[in-house]
Amino acid sequence: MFIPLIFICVLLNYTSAQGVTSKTYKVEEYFKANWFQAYLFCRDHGMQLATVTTSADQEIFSQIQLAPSNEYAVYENYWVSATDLAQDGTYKWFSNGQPLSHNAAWKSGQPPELYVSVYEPKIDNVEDCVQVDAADLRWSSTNCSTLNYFICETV
Ligand SMILES: [Ca+2]
Repeated sequence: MFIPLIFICVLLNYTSAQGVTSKTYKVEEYFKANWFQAYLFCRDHGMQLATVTTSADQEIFSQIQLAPSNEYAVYENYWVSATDLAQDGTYKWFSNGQPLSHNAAWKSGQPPELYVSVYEPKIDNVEDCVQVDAADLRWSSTNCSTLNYFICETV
């Protein structure tokens, strides 16, 4: 009775410690997928679509190398799990439900919902999923059906 209990406690501690320190990002560049396909691909492979919620995440994410994809040095965009599909203008990380931090590295003028006039609120139900530009690792929103490479994370 006691031995299985001890074993379970040790296993839980091990899992907990791993959860804090072992997050890694895995860049998927074998094929392009829409945002939903990318999300499911990560889940099917025991990962989740990338989130960048803590300063530790940001530090690791900033070290990702996303090379130009061909001889013309065209940089691609990569899906991460941020989206405002649930509530327009409120971007959250779909993989863990956390809101994007205020220091998220949006490109200039992005996302469109944040650049509103009080007289004419901006509604954008088209560009609802967040991609990262390989050239500068900055965020922009685009149509979720766009075909992009994507980034999974281990958890
Ligand atoms: Ca939107």
